[in-house]
Amino acid sequence: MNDFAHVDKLEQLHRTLDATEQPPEASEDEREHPSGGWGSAKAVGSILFQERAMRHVGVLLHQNKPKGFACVSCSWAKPGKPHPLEVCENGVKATAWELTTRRATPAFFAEHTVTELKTWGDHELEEVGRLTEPMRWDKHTDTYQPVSWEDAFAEIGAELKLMPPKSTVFYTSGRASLETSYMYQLLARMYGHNNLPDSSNMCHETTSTALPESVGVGVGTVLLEDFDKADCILFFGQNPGVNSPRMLHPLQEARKRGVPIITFNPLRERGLVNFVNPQSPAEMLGDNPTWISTQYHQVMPGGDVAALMGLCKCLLETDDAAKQDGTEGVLDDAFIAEHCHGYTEFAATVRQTTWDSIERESGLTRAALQDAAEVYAQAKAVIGVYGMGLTQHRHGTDNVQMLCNLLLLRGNMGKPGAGICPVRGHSNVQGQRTVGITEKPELAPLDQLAKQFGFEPPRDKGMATVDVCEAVLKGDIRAFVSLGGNFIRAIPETDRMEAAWPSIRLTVQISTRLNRAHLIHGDVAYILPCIGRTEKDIQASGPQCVAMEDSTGCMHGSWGQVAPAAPTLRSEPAIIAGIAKALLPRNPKLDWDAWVADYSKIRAAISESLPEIFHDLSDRMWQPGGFRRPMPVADRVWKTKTGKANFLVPKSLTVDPDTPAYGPDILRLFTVRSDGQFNTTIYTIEDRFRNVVDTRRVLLMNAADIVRLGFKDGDLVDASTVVTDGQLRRVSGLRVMTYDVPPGSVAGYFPECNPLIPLWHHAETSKVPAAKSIPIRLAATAPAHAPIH
Ligand SMILES: Nc1nc2c(c(=O)[nH]1)N[C@H]1C(S)=C(S)[C@@H](COP(=O)(O)OP(=O)(O)OC[C@H]3O[C@@H](n4cnc5c(=O)[nH]c(N)nc54)[C@H](O)[C@@H]3O)O[C@H]1N2
Ligand SMILES: Nc1nc2c(c(=O)[nH]1)N[C@H]1C(S)=C(S)[C@@H](COP(=O)(O)OP(=O)(O)OC[C@H]3O[C@@H](n4cnc5c(=O)[nH]c(N)nc54)[C@H](O)[C@@H]3O)O[C@H]1N2
Ligand SMILES: [Mo]
Repeated sequence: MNDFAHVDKLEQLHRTLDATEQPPEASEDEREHPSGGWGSAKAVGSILFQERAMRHVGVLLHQNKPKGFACVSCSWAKPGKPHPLEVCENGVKATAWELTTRRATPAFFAEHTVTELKTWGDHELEEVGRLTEPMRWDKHTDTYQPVSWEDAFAEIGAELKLMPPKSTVFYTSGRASLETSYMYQLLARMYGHNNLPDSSNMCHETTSTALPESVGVGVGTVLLEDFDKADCILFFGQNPGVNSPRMLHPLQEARKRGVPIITFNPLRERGLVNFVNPQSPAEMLGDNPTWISTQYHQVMPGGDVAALMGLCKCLLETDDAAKQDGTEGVLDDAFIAEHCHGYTEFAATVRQTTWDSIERESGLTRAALQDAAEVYAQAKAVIGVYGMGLTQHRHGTDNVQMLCNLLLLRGNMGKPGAGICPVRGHSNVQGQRTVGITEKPELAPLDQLAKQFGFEPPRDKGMATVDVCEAVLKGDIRAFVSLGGNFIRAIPETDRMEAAWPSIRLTVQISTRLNRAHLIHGDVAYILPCIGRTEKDIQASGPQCVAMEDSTGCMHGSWGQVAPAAPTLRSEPAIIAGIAKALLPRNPKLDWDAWVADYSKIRAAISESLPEIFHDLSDRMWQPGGFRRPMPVADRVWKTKTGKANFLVPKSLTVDPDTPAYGPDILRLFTVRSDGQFNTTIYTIEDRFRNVVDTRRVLLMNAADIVRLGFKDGDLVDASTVVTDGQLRRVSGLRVMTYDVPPGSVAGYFPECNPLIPLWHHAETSKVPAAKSIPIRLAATAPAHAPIH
């Protein structure tokens, strides 16, 4: 029974813990190398040098600023009053990557066959530089050869016309602007399909399926300013130091106000441990990093449903005890009574769940969970932040809904300083779903599109990422058009998918830099190079700007700043219009050329299609901090089937309903990103936060597991997936490295470990590949199979 007897002591600890005082368990390495700081400054300098982009350094002043450009890296909120440099180390890397002076010219392609390029690594391919001209694969020489834009469009249009539209796929990676995305979904629907998978199918699709059932919206409910009002922040499976570093500023401010930050993550991530603001001279010169997490719980990967169940159980037990004593409980009874549905059933499940099962599945002790619950119960406004650590699991939906349940217990929804905060990935991934990039017809404004453009949009469900992969394996896909991204490298089951891919007749990649998706191609294959968001986009009516939606549902404008990498490049809207004109019959209600000449006409069409969200888009997108999409949760209006916020009972506490139980020799692999990458783009091999230096082919393992399994640090091992579907999935030559992860778990890098993920191993409702709990077994690598690097 927990009566919060030592709450005072804890309270005192958290309120008085000066933000610069280190938590007791910090390792020597963590004390010496905070995130941010000089390491960050050095990394910024070296990427600009590596990409020979020093002459563009001034452009950084315009990043994430009014009248500047929206960063091409992550989608974190852009403040109304920006810092002098509203950028982070990884934002600079992404900008430098786009502004590189290196070029992948026709001469380069003439010198290297595709077969040869397939032997190159991800870093080497992208490092060739920006693509400059449209290219077509030539069967006889096995090289990409230049082709004119007009021929490329005509040939792509002619190919597509011969195919049943529903046998083709139009993929989008989350960087494309609102304007581009809107045109692209219209092109797909006018041609005749809803096969619009996007990167969010591998990412926050779990959010889009889980949150509407819980609270009635598919996106996060907090604004940046809520971080100033929160008095406790919970962090589940998101790594801000690497993946959304500008978020460290509000977190640092919160810590300075004494706000406790409680982290659940199997791996001690540097950015969640401590931070030196590289933009603060005082901090850079001093010796006082801000210690971010006040509690750090190294949950087993996949153990969050159990951990969250434990937190809820602590709250219920405390509340029961208080009410027995006639004192005030810790649940927000009034909120639950007025605003929630399903509490009784949920509470019964929580009470029935045993501490044994909670401790076993979460890998955390009851005492540790009580520590966290006590701090949570004291706070008046709490934000629950999460990322891929919750979404990329077989039970990802349960993970997200359990976090909602915990927040609902104390009314932490729809009030200032409180709510749920999924940290989205790509810079406009949220926005492109909002304007209709979705395989689910009910999420796109089809009736309105039909009226606006005088056509009959297809009404049947299209294919999302995993469906597309299954269809490719069956040989059912005729064409794959890709608006950005590196699909073949980002998806699971790499080996089988690469073998099946050439069954596709036509592949079209609209890209900025060379990647593996250009090399695993169809019989007829095109690379169409486009200008990036940092670059000036001049069209017939003059320079053009574009719009995006950030992680907090705010829309922003963005102006390109520098001359395009090559005069031969076209903008994404111009490329889509080129294909559309070659493919579709003329439509008096849609003048593609007029849209390309003046993007405000595309925005006007978006405003007309989705007036509630986007009315007056062209004007409002310049509002400082962006304009917010309507957010009913903020007014405690719940657009769910019950009309209330729903407590939802998870199906089980176990990680994987249908993979074999984790035995003594079976480890749980979770794949993560390094400081030196943006998804499949590998800027540098080094991961300076995790001290991984000369290879990404590593497995970060618990010291006791290494000994137990008969290995030693530095050994090379083969990892194979332990499932019973008869497929062999193996990655060879991974270097064992001792790391502070829970026994039984192991971390490896995405995308190197993707061949280990079975295609069917995805979240149950959202179909997001379960990249964070893959059952694997290790064996020593035979010397003949050791890789070169
Ligand atoms: N620099 C940089 N920025 C990026 C990206 C990039 O690659 N590089 N990618 C962008 C994209 S598309 C996305 S989606 C986001 C991704 O950003 P994140 O959501 O931060 O994604 P990951 O790094 O994959 O994993 C997040 C964290 O989850 C932890 N974790 C793993 N398994 C579990 C678990 O079972 N439970 C819990 N509680 N934690 C777990 C990992 O240790 C890791 O710290 O970042 C975006 N921003
Ligand atoms: N094992 C494992 N697998 C994962 C994940 C994981 O955590 N673990 N994460 C998943 C997630 S969250 C995501 S979002 C996906 C990422 O999947 P994708 O979004 O498909 O992949 P990216 O690596 O972001 O795509 C990089 C390429 O985009 C192109 N590009 C860059 N900028 C532009 C531009 O402005 N316009 C155009 N047209 N092209 C551009 C460049 O050619 C570059 O090579 O991967 C998923 N896969
Ligand atoms: Mo993502």
